Amino acid sequence: MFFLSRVGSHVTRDWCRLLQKLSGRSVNPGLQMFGQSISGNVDMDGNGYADVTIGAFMSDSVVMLRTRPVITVDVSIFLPVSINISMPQCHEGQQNLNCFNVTVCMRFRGRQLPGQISEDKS
Ligand SMILES: [Ca+2]
Repeated sequence: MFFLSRVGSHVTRDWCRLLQKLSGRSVNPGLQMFGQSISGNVDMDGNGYADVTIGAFMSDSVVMLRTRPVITVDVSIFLPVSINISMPQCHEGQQNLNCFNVTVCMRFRGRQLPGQISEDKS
């Protein structure tokens, strides 16, 4: 299975970009004819995102790939207009340091966002 993303509006050699390659062996080494049938555009687990089911008919198996929520994060960073470096306000041990406040604002957008967001390390 190849998951592609359309890059441009014209059909050329570089029209699609490979996003992910999924082999039946990576799902289950015993799968045969994985990808012979595909069904999608149905939200099987009710999380608001369409899922994909892929058949492996020689193994009498179907694999369901659940789509995780897609979250867009808009980040704004606000720094002070100026910093007075002649008057350090912070100390680390005996050393005087300049310090200032930074405000970071994040806006999360997406459909049916979970109540808690954690880092995806995959
Ligand atoms: Ca889903």
